[in-house]
Amino acid sequence: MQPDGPSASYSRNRPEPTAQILNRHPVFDPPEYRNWTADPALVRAYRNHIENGDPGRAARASGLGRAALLELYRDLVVTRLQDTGLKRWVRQGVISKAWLGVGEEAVTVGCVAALDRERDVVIPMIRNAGACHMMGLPLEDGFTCYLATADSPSGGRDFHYGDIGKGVIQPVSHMGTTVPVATGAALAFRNRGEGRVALTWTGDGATRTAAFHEGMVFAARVGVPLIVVIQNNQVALGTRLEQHGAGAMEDIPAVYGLSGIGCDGNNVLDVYTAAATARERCLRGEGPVMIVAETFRMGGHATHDEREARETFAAELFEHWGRRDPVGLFEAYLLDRGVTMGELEAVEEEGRQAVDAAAERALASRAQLPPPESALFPGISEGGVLHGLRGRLEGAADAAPASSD
Ligand SMILES: Cc1ncc(C[n+]2csc(CCOP(=O)(O)OP(=O)(O)O)c2C)c(N)n1
Ligand SMILES: [Mg+2]
Repeated sequence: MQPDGPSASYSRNRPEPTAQILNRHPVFDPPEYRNWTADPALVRAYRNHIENGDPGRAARASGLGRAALLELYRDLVVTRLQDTGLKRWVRQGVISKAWLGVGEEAVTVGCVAALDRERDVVIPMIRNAGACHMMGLPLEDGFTCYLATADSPSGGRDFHYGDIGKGVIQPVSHMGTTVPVATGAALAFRNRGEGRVALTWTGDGATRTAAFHEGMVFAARVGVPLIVVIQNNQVALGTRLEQHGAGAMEDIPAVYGLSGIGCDGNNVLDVYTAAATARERCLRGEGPVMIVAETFRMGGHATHDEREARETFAAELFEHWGRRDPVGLFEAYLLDRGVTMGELEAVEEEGRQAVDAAAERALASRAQLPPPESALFPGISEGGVLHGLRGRLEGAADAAPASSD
């Protein structure tokens, strides 16, 4: 649907001199975002959902001042631009692929904004990279982790990243495992009476794993201060939601005897109020809270299967969710609330410079590749045999019969 008229249109593709600000990236954005304009009906629904929904949550949202709202906007923009930077690297051949969270940024940003970032801990999935910079990790960690440089968060060992000192527990790639690990952290907080919470995200697909189930059973039984956010982007790799299980996502909390909180995962304020409510319940000792956030994966599982993703869903579904771009709708909401275009432009420009500078620093650090020995973990595999290429070739030469070619 097109906007009513020029005054209601919040097109981000404005003419010079502002075209470089609040702009879209024709080469990197999903097609639905390229000429994005806010649909006035959706903007009204967005605001209505916040202001006329649950009164407690409406009060939380209205308690956010201009500075807090602009900070949310900055975090959304930086998270989007970090993904844009990674996609640019893929196109340029710097890296071979990247896992992006385009279209799902609000699920991450709204949750982290509701935490006490000095005390709480998070375990992000690959699609929650925005949590890392929000928790205070340097932006370049999101780039060096892909380059496996010596100065990357795990010294080149893993592209998953975190920093326990900043409250980010590094995940591993096994789906569902963040739930039992976050449960353990929450159990420690409870046992020590520390008044802190652990929060983790899990995909719709990951809810089907044993690790998720075992973690939830224990967390609910023991009653730990844990927030589990089911980030329902409607798909697991190339398998659609309705193909990978029966029953509705919103019914999952009841399986564990928990009352869940639903939210519009493309509405950052709705996610924020859901997470703030969940945190308060946890701190009151009411046990774990599950949040079910509805959103959509606008790209592929990673950049390698974007074409297959377009075949996985009808074009209309991409269009439906494309109109609900979480960054664009929040911009429209802010403009509606009296924030000026100039303020948004300034925030985006600052975010863009920060992300570009981080990517540049990360590229420069490729000069520092880690020595192979650093793949061995002190106290665990230290001193072990490195099965590098040379060793494999030598072993193969010993074992293989002589060949004439
Ligand atoms: C235990 C396990 N099984 C399979 C995989 C392979 N795998 C990686 S991501 C993924 C799909 C994840 O889907 P979902 O949980 O919905 O998260 P999303 O990628 O949609 O964010 C699969 C099957 C894995 N990493 N771990
Ligand atoms: Mg999914």
